[in-house]
Amino acid sequence: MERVYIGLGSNLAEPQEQLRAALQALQGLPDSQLSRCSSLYASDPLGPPDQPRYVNAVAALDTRLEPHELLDHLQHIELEQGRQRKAERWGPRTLDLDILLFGQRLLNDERLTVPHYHMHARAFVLYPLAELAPDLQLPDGRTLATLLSACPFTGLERIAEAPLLAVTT
Ligand code: A4P
Ligand code: MG
Repeated sequence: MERVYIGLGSNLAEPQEQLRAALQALQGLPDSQLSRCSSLYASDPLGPPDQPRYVNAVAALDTRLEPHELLDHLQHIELEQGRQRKAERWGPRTLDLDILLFGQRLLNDERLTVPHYHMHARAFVLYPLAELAPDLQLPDGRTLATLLSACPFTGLERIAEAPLLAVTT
């Protein structure tokens, strides 16, 4: 099993419910075990400012899937939850699932860049991630603590406890 961290984000159609539904879908992934989810955070939109605030969280998943197989599943879940891909960059969405880290792998092809290309500067990624893995080190050797020290807790608000994950057998 490899440990994967997935960033969840939504700012349309009941974002908290979108995240809960996404977690349920993640629990159903084959060859995988959803381990934990962070608290939920409200965050100011990065990108066009004329869109609602986001709800963000990070989940830890242990998986035997290969990265592209996991991406296929995540994009399927996004579509199931009404995601429409529009031309506008960083526009509003019902659900966004990003692979932040996949073990210590470095990936860079036309479909996948891992670690996620902008995670190191996003408060709405780093603070929830720190709840799950405060001692984390990125493949390039940088520690999460170092990244956090350069990333102020601004535009961010913790709004709910970690969603309870149903026990699976
Ligand atoms: N892709 C490449 N690497 C990855 C990866 N590590 N994980 C490719 C997932 N996908 C990855 O993604 C576009 C393509 O990225 C995919 O087809 C996949 O092959 P997308 O989900 O269709 O489009 P996007 O999400 O709009 O693009 P992008 O550039 O990935 O945006 P981000 O970085 O996901 O940012 N503000 C707040 N407060 N909170 C947010 O969560 N999210 C975004 C989207 C903007 N502003 C936000 C938030
Ligand atoms: Mg995305």
